[in-house]
Amino acid sequence: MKVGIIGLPQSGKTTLFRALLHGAHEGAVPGVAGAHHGTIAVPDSRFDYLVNLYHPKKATPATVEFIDGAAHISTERHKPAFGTDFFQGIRQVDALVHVIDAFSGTVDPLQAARRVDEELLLADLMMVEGRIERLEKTLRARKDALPERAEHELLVQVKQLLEGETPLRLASLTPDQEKMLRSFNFMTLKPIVVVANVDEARLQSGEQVSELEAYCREQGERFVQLCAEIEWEITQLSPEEEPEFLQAMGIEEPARLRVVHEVYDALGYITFFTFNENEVRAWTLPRGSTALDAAGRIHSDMARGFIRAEVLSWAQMEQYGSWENAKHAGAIRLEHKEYVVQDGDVIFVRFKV
Ligand SMILES: Nc1nc2c(ncn2[C@@H]2O[C@H](COP(=O)(O)OP(=O)(O)OP(=O)(O)O)[C@@H](O)[C@H]2O)c(=O)[nH]1
Ligand SMILES: [Mg+2]
Repeated sequence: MKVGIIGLPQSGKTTLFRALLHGAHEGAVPGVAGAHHGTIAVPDSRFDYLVNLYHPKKATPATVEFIDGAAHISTERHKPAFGTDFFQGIRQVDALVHVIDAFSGTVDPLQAARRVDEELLLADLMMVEGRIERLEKTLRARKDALPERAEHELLVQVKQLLEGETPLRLASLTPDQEKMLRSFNFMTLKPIVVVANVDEARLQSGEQVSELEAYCREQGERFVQLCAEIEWEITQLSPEEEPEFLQAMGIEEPARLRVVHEVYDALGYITFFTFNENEVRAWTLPRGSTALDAAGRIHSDMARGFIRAEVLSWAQMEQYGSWENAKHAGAIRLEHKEYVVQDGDVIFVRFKV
């Protein structure tokens, strides 16, 4: 899963990026000037439980890749702030984290949010207009081009929404429509987590940037309030120092974890687990995926030769303590291809090649 960090200049993007990485390696993004990326393990206590239980040779958590600096806003006087290539580096991401300066007092957070959202709308609008134009050319030449006609019809609706300043994530699209739009990588269709980057005083008083939060909810955006600098400082602490510092700051859990969870949740992703003596592994799937999809994630052979999936729900894993105990109790289910995987399922695929 890829997440692009965006926001106006000097809003704290890189500070948050470094906090999110928590010391993980960062590297340059090939082909995108000034962009950096890094990958972290998704914190998950269920995964930790399985690793402690089975002591596998290898533990492979679910991961998130963050990309910083790919959407560069120019501050040069004679250049447009948002160039035409503004979104190129983050077209392919699954979700956006939008960092807003709510610490310096020099920026109106609500206005900053609107400004960037407007650009996202415009980027999509330009995309739609270009495609509509090309489709109309085709349709003039060939009136019987049915798929093109259907696409044209949908894009005209999409254009109307965008012109009315409705982000596409608020449009109630059918699964078919969503599929048709997927290849466009529309920016306003991507889930967004807005991060209000507040100063230390605001963090400690707990006072909310409530106007901004209300706006975000209206736009179908997630909202997290944190202080990027403090989040970064937390990552510099030893494991012994961390709880003490969090308590002193009145922070329950580091907000970088909340950002990750919000992204996961906004994407509608679920996690399932597999294990054997070699490896415990967490896998990510879109909600609604089937046992066959899960098998395909693990290995294409497993999907091809799928027989049944042995499934243990996480609630039952907790109840019985281990797969083996659950097996003795007859709690392991045999599921068909069409079974809809639930968050936390532990799965063992039976297949033949
Ligand atoms: N007081 C305070 N300063 C912050 C906070 N977050 C970032 N800063 C400061 O703001 C400045 C910009 O931070 P960066 O993280 O580099 O911001 P950026 O969005 O990556 O900036 P560009 O990449 O240049 O657009 C730095 O001097 C940071 O120390 C914060 O939470 N509180
Ligand atoms: Mg930066």
